[in-house]
Amino acid sequence: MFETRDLCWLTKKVQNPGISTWYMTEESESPILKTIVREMPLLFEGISQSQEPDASITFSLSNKAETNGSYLIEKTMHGYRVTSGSYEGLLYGMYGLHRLLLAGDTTLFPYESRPDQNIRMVDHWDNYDGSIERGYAGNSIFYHNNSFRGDMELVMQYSRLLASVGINAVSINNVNVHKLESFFIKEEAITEIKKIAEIFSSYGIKTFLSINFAAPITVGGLATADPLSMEVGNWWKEVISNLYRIIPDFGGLLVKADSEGEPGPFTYGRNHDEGANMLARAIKPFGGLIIWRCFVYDCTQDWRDRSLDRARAAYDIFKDLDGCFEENAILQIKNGPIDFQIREPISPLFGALKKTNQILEFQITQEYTGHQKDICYLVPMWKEVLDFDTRHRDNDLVKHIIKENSPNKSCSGIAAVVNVGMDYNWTGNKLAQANLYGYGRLIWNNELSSQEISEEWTRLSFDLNDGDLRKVSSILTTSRDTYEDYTCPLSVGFMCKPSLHYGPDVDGYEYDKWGTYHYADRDGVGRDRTMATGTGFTRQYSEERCKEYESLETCPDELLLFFHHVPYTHVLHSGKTVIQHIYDTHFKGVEKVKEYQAIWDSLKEVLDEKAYENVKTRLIQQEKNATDWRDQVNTYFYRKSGIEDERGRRIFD
Ligand code: BDP
Repeated sequence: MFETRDLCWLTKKVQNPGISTWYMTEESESPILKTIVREMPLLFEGISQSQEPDASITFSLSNKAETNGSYLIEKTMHGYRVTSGSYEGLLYGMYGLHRLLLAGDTTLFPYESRPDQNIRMVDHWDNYDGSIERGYAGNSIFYHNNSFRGDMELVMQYSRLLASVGINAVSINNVNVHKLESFFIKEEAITEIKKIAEIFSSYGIKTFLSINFAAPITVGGLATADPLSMEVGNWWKEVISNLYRIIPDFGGLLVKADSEGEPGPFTYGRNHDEGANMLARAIKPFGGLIIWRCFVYDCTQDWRDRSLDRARAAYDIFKDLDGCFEENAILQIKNGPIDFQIREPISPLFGALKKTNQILEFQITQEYTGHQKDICYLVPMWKEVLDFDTRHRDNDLVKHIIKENSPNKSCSGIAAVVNVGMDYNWTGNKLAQANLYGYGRLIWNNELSSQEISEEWTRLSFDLNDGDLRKVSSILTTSRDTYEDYTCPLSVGFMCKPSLHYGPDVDGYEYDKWGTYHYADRDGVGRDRTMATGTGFTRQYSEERCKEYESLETCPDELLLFFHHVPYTHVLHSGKTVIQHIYDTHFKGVEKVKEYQAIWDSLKEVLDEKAYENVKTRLIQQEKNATDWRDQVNTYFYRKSGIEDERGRRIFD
């Protein structure tokens, strides 16, 4: 039976008999205006388009030459007026009005909204065979069985979700570009991609493709992919001009090079600016962008030589290239120096790169954070990153740096690996929708709080009274801490099952080649990354942050084991020993999950059955997962240290 998909936070229509007509001052063939025509009756019950300016809602283009999507909503005699300097802004204004009216707070008008970040992107790690690298909500919405799925209705539904939270860019294939996907730059595929891109574009979203750096060889049949070879440069120019001939408003290319087996400029003794700039120059005449990832490291180096440190890699490679990139090239930097762990310090490239366009990269898909089985609302983590002060200058917050340190402000922003798939509710776990929603809302307005966003999402997604709404929101807002509690203590990281990245395997990566070691032995635990005795990673931060992390006196508890190797009896700022902290948090994590179950059960009567059952089933899995983590981590450290839990709890419960 065909199952209609969840409309997520766009499920509810505004029910207001006073709002019956809408009017558009512009007459244009713009696809975005056509989108507004189609969307209005989906968002406002019983509304129809009018030819008269005295309609309940009017949209008008102002003559402010703004292209970033800002908009203004004012109350008028007849209802509301949405104005913007761009069509995109009118679209965002429409969704904004829908959201505000559903929230029922009319004191907010006039309401002016401008995005804090320019590029607001989601990245798909979807493969042509339909699988998704690190996908936890079913198969790809774009591909099936090495062909384009061709379900344009689905792409449209997805575009609505993205545009409604302000996303304006999407990359549609995996950054690991396998053989079949490397042919996406050929005409046959581009014609298919064009169909997808047209829909996205009618929602103000630019389409990007990930490419394989060795494509000149594998696709073009050349003998080399050397970025300084004239032949290679010309080959890319031709590929790109063909792309733009078919998709004139194509966004650009995303590149993962010299990382985890992907080819790159290093193969030819060239540097990353040489690789990125060659492509940037080829795409510049068409107004396109090259987004170049900084997730570059030799995945076996720490294994070969344990004095080396994977955390240092991005900075070591890119810091000296600051200022060397073309104006349409952008570096995409993961939030932490390693890889999307539940707790990491900030990437030291933020603040250190002062003359380079930059995009901060988050992960919405819950690779290391519970696979969308466990609840883990990630907005609190993202907020910490955005609000982090690098102390390179006064008040040098990451959320400002992204734009300020980018010479070309329009080439800066935030991207994230997205969490959607073919599951009827898009994200597997209904509550994981809050991460997609929250990501969009937060990167548009960096000042929103985690709680505001979670309450907003809950209000748009369920029909609950205030008390019940706060219950759902309380699960969300505490869930990141809970996941951290029962998994990795004090930012130690990577105690998960290798490759899978779900569930515990305390030594799973310890003797493996990937360079993510916790160094637990009978005396202590943690990676020494200090300058004094360790890998010297702390040196990559500003002077002030470096001092803070270098010293045990000042290093924040939650980052302790990322920077230091300490005895189990080391006393934290919290007053607890490391070992006791490990025991306590792991017991607490499981208790919190049981609390979530009780809260969720108490909502059975007021939630729709499907959503209720969806989360209930996952909470059962989460409890099992949390218990496994608790038992394995606690037993492991008990056996290593030989130190009893001071509260006398048995490690296995
Ligand atoms: C890691 C994932 C891997 C990705 C890689 C990346 O495990 O699947 O290919 O990141 O970001 O987190 O390129």
